[in-house]
Amino acid sequence: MNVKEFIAEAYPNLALIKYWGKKDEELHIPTKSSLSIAFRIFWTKTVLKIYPGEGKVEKIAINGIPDDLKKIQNFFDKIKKFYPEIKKYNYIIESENNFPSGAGFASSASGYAALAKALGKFLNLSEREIAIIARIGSGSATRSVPSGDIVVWKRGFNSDKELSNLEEVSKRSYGKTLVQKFEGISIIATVLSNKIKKISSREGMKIPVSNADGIYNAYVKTEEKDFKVLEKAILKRDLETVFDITIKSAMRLHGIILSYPNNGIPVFYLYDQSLELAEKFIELIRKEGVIGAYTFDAGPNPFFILQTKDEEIVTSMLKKLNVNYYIYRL
Ligand code: 2P0
Repeated sequence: MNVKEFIAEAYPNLALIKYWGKKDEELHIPTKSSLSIAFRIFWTKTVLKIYPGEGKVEKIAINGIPDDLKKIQNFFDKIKKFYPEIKKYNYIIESENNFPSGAGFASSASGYAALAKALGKFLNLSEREIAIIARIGSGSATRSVPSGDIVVWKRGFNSDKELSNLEEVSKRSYGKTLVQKFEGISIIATVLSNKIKKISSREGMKIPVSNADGIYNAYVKTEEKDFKVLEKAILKRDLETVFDITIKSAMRLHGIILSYPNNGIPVFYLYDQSLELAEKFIELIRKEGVIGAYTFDAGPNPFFILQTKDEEIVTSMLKKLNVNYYIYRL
């Protein structure tokens, strides 16, 4: 059998302005722009094996364990429409993650980004096309394709224009590097809880969108404004503004999540401990006269972002509190 192999790797990313909601469920076109910082201590490496066939994924394994074949076949079926070449082969996907199990880190962004990059090698695609493919796998994977430290994923259409040409809009909504190197910054990822979340991000973000009223619309509008301010602040390396907007975007995300119960049932990802630790962090850095931000994803673990020179102030507190953490230095 004539088997060809394409190998690629990708890393997770941490959003400073969050993605929460889709304008289009099929192609994962976001309702708002988002911006992330690279988080390269964890990685996914993917080997894509191809041989003549009819567009079928025959096997997928992550760290040697078979994964959801139906989900990945669905992804291949979606991208076939854009790249018919895919129909001529069958596929075996072998992925490896170095993520600590149970530490609450999502591997879907790096997973789909690595797979999209491997497909990009096979199909000879540009970074932009690869980011579009990754996005069709998982929205946040868009931001794990470009190589830069700071990546933006624009929503790809103006708020005053309706979605008229899906393909055009889809192609305009891709991730790109804003800043290649953003040195001197540390990200501390804490591990407070490794409980599996009750509701996935994919399901969770459908709730405000399908019930969108004034609150969600105001959220999108406010965040879009702050996205522009954040872009400028990053380019000027105005860290005070960067940290201020990072905190606001994280808390707005969780405010929005709480604002839309799921058929009466509260939806939430944060625990008392999550907010208490964020509060302690702010009290500590204020006392020490340094600047920084906390953020949360769709989970209970706070991430702290600050200048590497100030890192120890926070790590000594975490040690005292017996909180485990991982550090990535940009
Ligand atoms: C983000 N999250 O910007 C936000 C903040 C979680 C909280 O992107 O349905 O797994 O695959 O597009 O990418 C997680 O959402 O959702 C996410 P899909 P995804 O990082």
